[in-house]
Amino acid sequence: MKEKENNLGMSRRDLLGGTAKTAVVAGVGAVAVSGANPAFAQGDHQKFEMAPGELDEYYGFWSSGQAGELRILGVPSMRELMRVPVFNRCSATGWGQTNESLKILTEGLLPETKAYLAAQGKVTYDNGDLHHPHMSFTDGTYDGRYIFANDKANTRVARIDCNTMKCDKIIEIPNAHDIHGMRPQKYPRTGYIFANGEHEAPLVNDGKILDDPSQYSCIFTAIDGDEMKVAWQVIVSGNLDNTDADYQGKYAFSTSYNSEMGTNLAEMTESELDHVVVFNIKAIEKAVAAGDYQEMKGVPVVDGRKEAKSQFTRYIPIPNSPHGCNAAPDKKHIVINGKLSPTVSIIDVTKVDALFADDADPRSAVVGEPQLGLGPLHTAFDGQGNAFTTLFLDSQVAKWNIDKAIRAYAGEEVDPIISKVDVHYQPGHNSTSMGETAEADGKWLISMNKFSKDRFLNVGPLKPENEQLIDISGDDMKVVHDGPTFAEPHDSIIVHRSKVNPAIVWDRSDPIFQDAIKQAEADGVDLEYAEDVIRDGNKVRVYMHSVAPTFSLEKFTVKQGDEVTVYVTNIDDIDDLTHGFCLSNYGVAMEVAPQATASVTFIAERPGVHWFYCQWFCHALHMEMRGRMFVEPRGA
Ligand code: RUQ
Ligand code: CUA
Repeated sequence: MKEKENNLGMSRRDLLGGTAKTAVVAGVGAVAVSGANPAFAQGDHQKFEMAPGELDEYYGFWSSGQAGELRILGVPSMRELMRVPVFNRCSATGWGQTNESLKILTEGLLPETKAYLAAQGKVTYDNGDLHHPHMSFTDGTYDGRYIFANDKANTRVARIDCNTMKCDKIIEIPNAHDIHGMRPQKYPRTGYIFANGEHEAPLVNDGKILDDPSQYSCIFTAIDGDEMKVAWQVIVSGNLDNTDADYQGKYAFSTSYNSEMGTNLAEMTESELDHVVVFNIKAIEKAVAAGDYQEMKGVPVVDGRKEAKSQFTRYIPIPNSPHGCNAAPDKKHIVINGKLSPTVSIIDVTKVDALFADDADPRSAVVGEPQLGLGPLHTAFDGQGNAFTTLFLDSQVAKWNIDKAIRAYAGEEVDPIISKVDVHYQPGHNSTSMGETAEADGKWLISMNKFSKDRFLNVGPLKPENEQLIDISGDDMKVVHDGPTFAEPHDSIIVHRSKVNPAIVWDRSDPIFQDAIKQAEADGVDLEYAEDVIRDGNKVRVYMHSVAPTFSLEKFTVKQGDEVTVYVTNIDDIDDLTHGFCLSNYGVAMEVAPQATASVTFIAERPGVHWFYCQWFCHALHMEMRGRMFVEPRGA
């Protein structure tokens, strides 16, 4: 097949020249990269195209990286089904503007963060960096209750309620800096959310210590996922990168690059070995229960640094700068991805107890270390003993067999690599259908690629990224679909649809409305029949309900300078009948889904006639669904 040329007359192979160079520098043979996709033949592979009206077999929960939201896709069609605002501000839904969302966005912030934000004239952050969405587990598999996600940018962890597919809690993690790796406890249930503070800083970061990295440290956090409160923290040596939990409920594992604790690239990559930190959950819980900890910002903190030689942690030496950390569905192995090393390291969790003996060899739990290619970042699994590792520099995914890798490490002459497939280009995370659970089913693999280069129409200097759907049901991997995607489809999980059963309309008892219900009761208003304007000094509460295609109030009057809160309750209770409330030239807009109440507060500083209208298409007479706010000028 001829290589496609771009408009510079360069082939894709030339563009990827850097890859080969890096390979040579690293002293490892580069695998030839062919630009062309092998033609797809359905053959023994499975169906991936969905006819109009057909439903997908899987929900995909996607992060959006620096866009700050969660996205829901159908797999295998790769159709985007929904966007769930979390750490971002959303124009369509009013997330970040409604009182309901502001409560969630502000209630978990630390006092010093609130003070910092107040100095900026803000009550919450407008940005976030949502890296890792993961569902809650019961007994080693997804239970459909919640999705948890981290914010690397502003050190937060959020929870999305899978019943409504809305974020219902966000907490800021004290003492830590920049939450990166985050995973739920798999067994017996979630339970804990384990969260890695990536960047090291002085433990009390109040400015007394500045340029003295010897006094910096990183913090590992266990959050109670039911309460969304920090349960305990551990001080560690080195940076923390990614994390995962075992299937025994005993240990969590975090990769750590920069064991040198350097502050620039040269220092950070100096030594040949970094480490994986093993957290002994029972030992930490015991110390916390016994009061054997220091309290910092209201949280129990134990010292798990290398030099503390405690029972809380162990440090397993791993080749330079490991990145991804992935528990296999065999419930026995954890795969550590080498990044700067062409290897992955396999840890046998049944050998971890022995690491806590005094004279233990810290590498004795490593049972395999296959060399896969350049830049292994993340690994996913098929449930049949095979693993799929992204190779960032090779722009490939390698399929390999865990058992063979272990046998090769023990000296047997066997090649663990089964096949490789080209992806386009530079894959980071990957995920397989149900692959991070004990129910991994080996059907689909998503490769989330950081670059798309010439694969799509040019849209200017900022290019989309590229995610590719790979059929892994046969021996060879087949790329069956690729699609551009906006910043940044960092990570994803693929959940069988039998695990998820969202509501059709809101339940009026949902905690999110309870403040509005309480306020309405105090004002003697029944939200579902509301058409009331309550004045309380210079505060005005406007209550209305909506039934397609009308608001119960076609006009209301306030005075210039009043603090106005508008409550809209959508009493339509059928499938897909969302209304909105948009107040023109007031910068106010929100979504009100069936049976929901939403509210928004603003200062009526602009006198005159201002139309409010429904901005979610709801009816043939949607355009007519509008009313007027009269603002009487000051002194009138
Ligand atoms: S880490 S590309 Cu933020 Cu998910 Cu590996
Ligand atoms: Cu109601 Cu559009």
